[in-house]
Amino acid sequence: MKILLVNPPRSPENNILKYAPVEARPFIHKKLIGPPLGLLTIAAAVKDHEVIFFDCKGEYDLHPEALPLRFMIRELMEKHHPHVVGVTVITSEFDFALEILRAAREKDPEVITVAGGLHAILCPEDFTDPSVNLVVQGQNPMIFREIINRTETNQSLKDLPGLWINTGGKLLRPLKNATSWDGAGENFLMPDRSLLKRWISTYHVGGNPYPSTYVFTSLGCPYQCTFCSIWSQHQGKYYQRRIESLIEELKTLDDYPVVRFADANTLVNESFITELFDRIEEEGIKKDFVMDIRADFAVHRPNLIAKLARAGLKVVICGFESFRDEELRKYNKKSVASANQTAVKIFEQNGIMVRGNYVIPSGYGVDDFAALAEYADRNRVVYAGYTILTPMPGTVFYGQVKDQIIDHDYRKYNFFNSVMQTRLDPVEFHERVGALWLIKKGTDVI
Ligand code: B12
Ligand code: SF4
Repeated sequence: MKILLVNPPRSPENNILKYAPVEARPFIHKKLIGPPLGLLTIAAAVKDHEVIFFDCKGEYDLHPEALPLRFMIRELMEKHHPHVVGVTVITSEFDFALEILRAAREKDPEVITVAGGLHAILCPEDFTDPSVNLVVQGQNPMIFREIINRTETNQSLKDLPGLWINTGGKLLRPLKNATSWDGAGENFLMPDRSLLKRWISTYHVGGNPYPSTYVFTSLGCPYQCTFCSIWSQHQGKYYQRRIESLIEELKTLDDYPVVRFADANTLVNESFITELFDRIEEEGIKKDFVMDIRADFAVHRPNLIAKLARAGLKVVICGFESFRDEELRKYNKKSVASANQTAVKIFEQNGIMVRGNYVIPSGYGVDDFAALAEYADRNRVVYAGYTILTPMPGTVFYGQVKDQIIDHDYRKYNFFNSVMQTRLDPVEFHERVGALWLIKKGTDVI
């Protein structure tokens, strides 16, 4: 079977950037780069078939003037004539995923279209558009493999666990839920980055001249912050990679001097990470590592942070979320604001650059902005991000505030737009969030 796997483009909606003061704009995130690891895992599951892989994000970075999405997909359909087209979907890219599948079906009404990924797992009921044939609600890439194999041999798909079937806009629920899948441990599939060669020159972080790639050492998260999609996606489970499998993967990454761990939280299990970095040193693997570390973890393990710094940890991304303990409690963050300050000191003592991220609730007024600005100024980090607390569908927070949501345009669900009523005038709100991006130590951007 011929399978076309497409990574949708990014949503351009960014009201923080749009309304930010001009001098803050250079520091505001415009795009994140990186390999779509989920789609690469799907490709690995069907590697005995003919797979055509297409990264629209990379393509538009490579050629900003490339054809509009619909025509880009038509061209791919004409060139490859796939039997199946698959897309990976996060909330803000939902509309583009549909556009891809519509264009594919317009070109070939017989093609089978499949949606998967985070949004398909958390909100499968959203996929009523007739252009979507199948929706995979589950982590297990073998469901996709089974779709391909059964389609090839004309067998029914009805009893496939986790598979929603769309018949002319009516969604049939799966007869069985997908079984849990240890995609990090025994069921791990090695992503084949050679599928991304065309776009490698676009995978750069900030001003770094070398390409970077993502590697995950775990899936899921043992914490349950109310606004976060990640633990819901994995039903609260946390799966850890095998050390030797990680070493094997790292050894294939000669093209990528910068390795960004894609984990929700890289440091959860101290003995695992100690052993991993012992092996990295033993193998002489030299990389600049970037990872997400919780402040409270760093506070309790300063020696481990020092060890990681010696082994190449250069940048830490730390979800500060708030400067107020009562907000952190509300988010179920299970940490306190003072831990952020202590952690920053530990990272900086070890020569690690910190990117701290605050989330701004839509209800912030002038006094709240002033208090946050004053705090962030006193506790500057090299890079700082200030995004908007967003009720991502499928999260606890979404359930808490769904009646207050005023904007249901999914393209805006990327943390850069308020989708809830703001206390301030919406333009002033986004402008004030934008102005916060100036409060940091460095002049660089990541
Ligand atoms: C790597 C990553 C990226 C990469 C690659 C994503 C891509 N598709 O291009 C990049 C850097 C481009 C990216 C960008 C963004 N991301 Co991102 N990203 C991640 C990250 C860190 C890891 C995802 C991952 O690789 N997981 C491992 C793989 C194996 O899992 P998976 O993708 O879920 O895939 C499995 C299944 O879902 C399924 N599957 C996936 N695709 C498909 C397709 C088919 C056909 C099938 C059948 C199955 C299937 O099978 C896979 C194997 O089990 C997560 C956070 C996290 N730790 O999970 C955030 C995350 C997914 N990102 C998120 C967001 C919001 C964004 C941005 C919008 C952020 C922003 N503000 O700009 C941007 C979008 C573009 C932009 N503005 O630049 C959110 C999504 C929330 C939501 N509800 O939508 C997350 C959860 C982070 C968070 N803090 O909440 N991201
Ligand atoms: S915000 Fe971070 S710590 Fe909290 S649940 Fe999500 S990934 Fe885990």
